[in-house]
Amino acid sequence: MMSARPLVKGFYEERSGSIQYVVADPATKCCAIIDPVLDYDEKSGSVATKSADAILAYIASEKMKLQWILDTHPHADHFSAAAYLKQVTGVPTAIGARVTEVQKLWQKIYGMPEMKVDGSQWDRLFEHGDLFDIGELSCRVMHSPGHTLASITYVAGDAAFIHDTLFMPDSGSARADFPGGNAADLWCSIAAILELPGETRLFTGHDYRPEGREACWESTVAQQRAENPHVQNGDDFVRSRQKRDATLPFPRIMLHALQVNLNAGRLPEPESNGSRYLKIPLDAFSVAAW
Ligand SMILES: N[C@@H](CCC(=O)N[C@@H](CS)C(=O)NCC(=O)O)C(=O)O
Ligand SMILES: [Fe+2]
Repeated sequence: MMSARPLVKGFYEERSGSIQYVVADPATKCCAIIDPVLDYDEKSGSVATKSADAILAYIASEKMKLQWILDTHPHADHFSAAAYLKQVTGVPTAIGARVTEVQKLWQKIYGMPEMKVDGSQWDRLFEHGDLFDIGELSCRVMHSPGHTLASITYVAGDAAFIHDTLFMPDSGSARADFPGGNAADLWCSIAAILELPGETRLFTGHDYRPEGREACWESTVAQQRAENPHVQNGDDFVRSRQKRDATLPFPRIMLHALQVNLNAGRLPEPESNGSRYLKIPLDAFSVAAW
């Protein structure tokens, strides 16, 4: 039987090279947003909702009905707009259930005993194999750890939202060196994605536009198998991934972003002067650029 073919629209966020998605059931026009970005300028500490508002404007112009606000993992390079979108639309949010383990890791790093580490900030925590619907479109969750230990892939009809596992075939794979990351787990997650039917449309979480080419984000399982150098040899993957990761600085705003994203995209509460502040741990990691 042919899988359902959802409508998928990607929104590229230049600052972090992230792709945010709207996936819709063509029969009912019900849709979900995946990995929305809350704009953040770390130089001035400013937050804005331009990216998220553009997605809402698209949904309104297409007369779609939003049913889910989904994240694939707690992002290290941008703020999630999940909390903002929930506040504006009232629609439920969800993420992978193992986010609680990532919360526990970062609660220690941030020295924030008050941080809730039970995942209660989201409306639903997805386990491997969970099913849910977008209109009449049935979706399935695959646990895809490696980049983070909570990462999940959403499979909706013939489309899979594979976030930071594989990038476009010319860009290889995601890194696996964040706290809780693991290159061997990432290899298993990639192998499971490549077990999907060859014509499955794969939508990646980032595109860093190698050599300045146009941003793109859609490939297929068959194309990844044929063209992505990182999936050619499983034995080499873990070794070469670890070697490359050892050379990568942490994302510019990782320490800013995780305290927000592990609170489902909620900014810290304002202090007595009405201003919100982020907390940055000093000397928590030995990966400084010097
Ligand atoms: N330069 C970027 C790096 C972002 C980054 O590390 N991205 C992750 C995904 S969240 C990744 O897998 N990058 C692969 C790579 O840089 O090779 C930043 O500072 O934000
Ligand atoms: Fe990521």
